[in-house]
Amino acid sequence: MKAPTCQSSPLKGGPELVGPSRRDWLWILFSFFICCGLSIEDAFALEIIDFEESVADDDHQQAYPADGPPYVEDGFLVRASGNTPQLLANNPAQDNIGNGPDGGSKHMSALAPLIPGGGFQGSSILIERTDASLFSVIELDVSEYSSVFDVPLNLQFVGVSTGGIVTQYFVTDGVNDGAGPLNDFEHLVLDPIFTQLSSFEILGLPGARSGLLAVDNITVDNIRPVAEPSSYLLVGFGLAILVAMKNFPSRRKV
Ligand SMILES: [Ca+2]
Ligand SMILES: [Ca+2]
Ligand SMILES: [Ca+2]
Ligand SMILES: [Ca+2]
Repeated sequence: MKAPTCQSSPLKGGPELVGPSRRDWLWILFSFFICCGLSIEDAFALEIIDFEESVADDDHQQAYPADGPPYVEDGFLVRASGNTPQLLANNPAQDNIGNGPDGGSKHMSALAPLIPGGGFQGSSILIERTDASLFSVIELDVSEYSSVFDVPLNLQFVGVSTGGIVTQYFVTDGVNDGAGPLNDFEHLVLDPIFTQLSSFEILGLPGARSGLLAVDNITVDNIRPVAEPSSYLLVGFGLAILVAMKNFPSRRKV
C-alpha cells in the first residue's frame, strides 16, 4: 500500500472554504443600504396637512371650535388656541360665495374676536402631534382671510422646540380677490429653525382690517427624537455581517 504523501492539500476531500463572491458582496451591500434606507425613512417622513380630510362641502363650512375636538390629519392635531374662537375648514365653492381665498382646494381659516371700534384681536392656529412626539415644519401656503381683508397680514410663526422658542415673521402681499384670477395664497418656505418642535403656532397679528388668516398645505416632517430600535438592529446586523465576511478570508489563509 502506498503511503500517503504530504504533497496533497490539507483541504482536499473536506469542505472547501470559499470567500465571498462578488455576488455575495453585492447582496451584502444591497441589504446594508436597504437597512440604512429604512432608518432614514423613519427619520424623514414628510407629510402635507392639506385639510382635504375635512367634511366641509359645497354647502357647509366645518367649524372646529377652540373648546371642541381638533382637526386631525396625518397624526397631527390642528386647533385654535389663545383668544381665537374657532377654525373653519372651507372649500373653493364656499370661498367663491364668501370671498375667501381661492387656492383650488380646501383650506383652514382662523377667526378671532372683534375689537370694539374696529379690527380683530388676532387669530391663531396651533399644531401638535397626536402622540406628542417632535416634528419639524418646512413650508406652507398662507393668505389673507378674504377679499374684504385685502391688506397685508402680519403673521408670526412660533415654534416651541427642545432648544427654546423660535419665531419668524412674514407679511403677506395683501392680494386676495377671492374667486378672481389673482393668486390669493403665497407659498412660504420657513427658515430652517422650526425643527424638533413640540408645537407650532401661526399667529395673525391684530390689525385694523387684518388679524384673520388662512393656511393650506403645511408640510411637516415626522422626525422622531430617536430612530426606531428595529432600524438600529437592522443596521447593526448589516454591519456585523460585513465585519464577519471581511475577517473570513484571512482565516482561510492560516
Ligand atoms: Ca395629508
Ligand atoms: Ca387644501
Ligand atoms: Ca383669487
Ligand atoms: Ca395674498
